[in-house]
Amino acid sequence: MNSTHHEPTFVQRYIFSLDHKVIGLQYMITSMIFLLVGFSFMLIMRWQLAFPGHPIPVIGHWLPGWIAPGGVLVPDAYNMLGAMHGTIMIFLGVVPLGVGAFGNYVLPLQIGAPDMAFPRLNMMSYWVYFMGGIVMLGSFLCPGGPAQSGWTSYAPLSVIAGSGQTVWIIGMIFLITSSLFGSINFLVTAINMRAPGLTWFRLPVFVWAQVVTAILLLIAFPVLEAGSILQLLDRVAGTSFFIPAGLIIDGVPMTRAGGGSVLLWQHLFWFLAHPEVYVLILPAMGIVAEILANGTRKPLFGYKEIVGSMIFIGLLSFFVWAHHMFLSGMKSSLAKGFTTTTMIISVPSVAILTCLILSLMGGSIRYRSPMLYALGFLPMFGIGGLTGLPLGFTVTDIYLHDTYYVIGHFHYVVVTGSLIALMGGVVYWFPKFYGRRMNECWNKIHFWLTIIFMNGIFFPMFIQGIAGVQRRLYDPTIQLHNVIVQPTNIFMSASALCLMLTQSIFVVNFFYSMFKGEKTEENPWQATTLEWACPSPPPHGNFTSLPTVYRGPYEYSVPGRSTDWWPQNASN
Ligand code: HEM
Ligand SMILES: [Cu+2]
Repeated sequence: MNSTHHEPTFVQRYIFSLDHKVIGLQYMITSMIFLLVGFSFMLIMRWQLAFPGHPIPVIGHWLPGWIAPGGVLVPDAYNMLGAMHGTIMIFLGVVPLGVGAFGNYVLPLQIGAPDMAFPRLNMMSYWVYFMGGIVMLGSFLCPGGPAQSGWTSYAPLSVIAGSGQTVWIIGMIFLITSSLFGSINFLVTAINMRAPGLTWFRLPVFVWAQVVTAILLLIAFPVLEAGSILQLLDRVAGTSFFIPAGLIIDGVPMTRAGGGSVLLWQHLFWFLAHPEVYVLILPAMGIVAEILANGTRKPLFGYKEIVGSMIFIGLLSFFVWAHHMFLSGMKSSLAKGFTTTTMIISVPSVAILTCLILSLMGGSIRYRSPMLYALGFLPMFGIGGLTGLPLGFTVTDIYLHDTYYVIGHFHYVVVTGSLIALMGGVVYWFPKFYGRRMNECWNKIHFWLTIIFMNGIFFPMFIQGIAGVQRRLYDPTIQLHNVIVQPTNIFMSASALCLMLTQSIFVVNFFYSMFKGEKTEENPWQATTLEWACPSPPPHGNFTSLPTVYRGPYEYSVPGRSTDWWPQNASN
């Protein structure tokens, strides 16, 4: 396969590599760093929420005066950290890890391809993403600091906010462009480069999840890119796409035409941002499906139902966006329609979760660490999904909108759901990445501590939300009804600090095992899919000889066979 291969220089091999595996690992390391950055911002906010107005210990006095004079966080800086936390965690952390890292590394291997269809475009997608991250962090150098209009950048606040908001928009344009490059590459690769015999319904669920995700990104992101450019024009060119007439800021009437619509921005933003939440969860579901099939030693329950549900979610995710806008002043007749579609979209999500849970039935489960993360995902995503239902109904959303109930709901989906699954994916494919495995004992300690502390942070959020605690509140104690639940803020912040400390176990185990971990053979988990049919780590071009596929992806425990796994490319 790699007769034309030549020795790349160091820069070609590790910096500007065209190899999907190297690009995948670049995405992995970079997105992990951004996750830690986004989490650190949150830890500062959590201190303020637990001990409003108290100097931040240890780092308080190191922070610049416009963020924390005397070590005490100021309200504007709280808004900035909140906006950047959300933006970084989603667009620089979880999505690049789930799609950029795992999609890039695993998809070509699972379809038996030597690389992505467009290696140069692939390299560009990483470096445009990287630039987007630098621009986003660079906004901290702007006079007045970074963006402070939430990750949703709602107008008119986002149009009148400081210059950091302009840099936020430019950063978003970089990140959106990078995702579009990636989506085109994933789709063309999955459609055109499958190994002989690898028909669509022999594809692993992971590949299906990446394909649906790429389609979502390709359709939804251009809308936000267009919206971002319009918002940029409102900020720098005096247009009024999102500025209504007669706006008065600090007692001074705005001198521009007006006639624009603030709701228009919300529609454009959520037309992307709701499919985006499926971009956050679908890759995680794909990873969990791979680990469960391997760990239960039996075919997945309802393979076709899972794939069908993913496609149905992909389709319907374009018809639910306005459930984020029930209180925006939008027409109530419109709200009825979106309530209906939102209830319908919960069906395929529950179907996928049910199939994954039923896959455990009758399995001879191997309790190795990847399996723990996959098992942890199931109830956590369950809580995340089910707590979304009251938010989809206008009657209950009127009460819960913009409270900590909402924060609890989506963090159960994206943190205890997606992040736990993504960590499981790192542990599961680590032997393929480096030919070594991460330390099993430390993985298990990390898993249990992580899931306990995550619940310590996010479960009390439901209690706070039902008690009426608003989100984006710098000092919750200024509202009397919040005082009664203030002790939960101390408990949640302590859990958040413990969660951060626990991640050091994962980070040390990851980098230590990269060089010193126990060496593994090509297929240490005795798995059936094609990525395990090439050396670990795979050479440039991946397969010494092009694989041919003879059966479905999860032929485990087939009666009459000597081993309980039957690889897709085994000719007999
Ligand atoms: C792992 C630890 C995390 C903790 C402790 C945490 C905590 C929080 C808290 C307390 C807020 C609400 C702040 C407020 O409204 O004042 C928040 C907001 C948010 N978080 Fe997280 N979060 C974590 C991870 C994540 C991840 C992984 C994602 C995304 C993938 C995420 C996305 C968001 C978003 C989008 C917001 C809303 C930001 C805004 O108001 O504009 N968080 N987070
Ligand atoms: Cu939504």
